[in-house]
Amino acid sequence: MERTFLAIKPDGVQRNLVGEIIRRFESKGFTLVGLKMMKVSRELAEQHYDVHKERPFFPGLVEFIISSPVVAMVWEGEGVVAAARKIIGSTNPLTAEPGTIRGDFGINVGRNLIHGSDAQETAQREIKLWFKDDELVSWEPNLTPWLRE
Ligand code: DAT
Ligand code: MG
Repeated sequence: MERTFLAIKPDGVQRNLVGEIIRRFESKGFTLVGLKMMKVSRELAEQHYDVHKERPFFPGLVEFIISSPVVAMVWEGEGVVAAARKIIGSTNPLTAEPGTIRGDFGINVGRNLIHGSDAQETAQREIKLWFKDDELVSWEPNLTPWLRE
């Protein structure tokens, strides 16, 4: 089953949006298979954002991610990678659609509340980077027949 990596960034945690953000993925019908609150090391932040290391915003982005705790998660479900990106909204919260997390709660690209993997290969890489195998829980929700034909 498809999985994606999501992380509620320091602004989402500090603004008490952890419950609200998790609720959106739960209500949609996706399955939570990994969850931990953590202070991110500089090394992990740099590895996570490695594709952006030449960008001018990279140093500030790393400082932001390590500045305060984040909530790291793995969610499972059919099409979850692309669907989670839709639920999150586009990168700049100011222009993100209302109804998305970034569109509803943010105004600044450097404070866009949540990370979500952008493709299935990225998701696999990020899940491996952030979680040990034994931190992920495979389970079958009793709700499944009420969510899928
Ligand atoms: P996304 O998080 O939507 O996948 P991204 O991968 O292009 O966006 O960029 C990673 C993060 O870097 C993004 O969530 C916020 C930050 N960022 C991106 N573009 C930025 C910019 N022009 N100025 C400041 N921060 C930026
Ligand atoms: Mg990205």
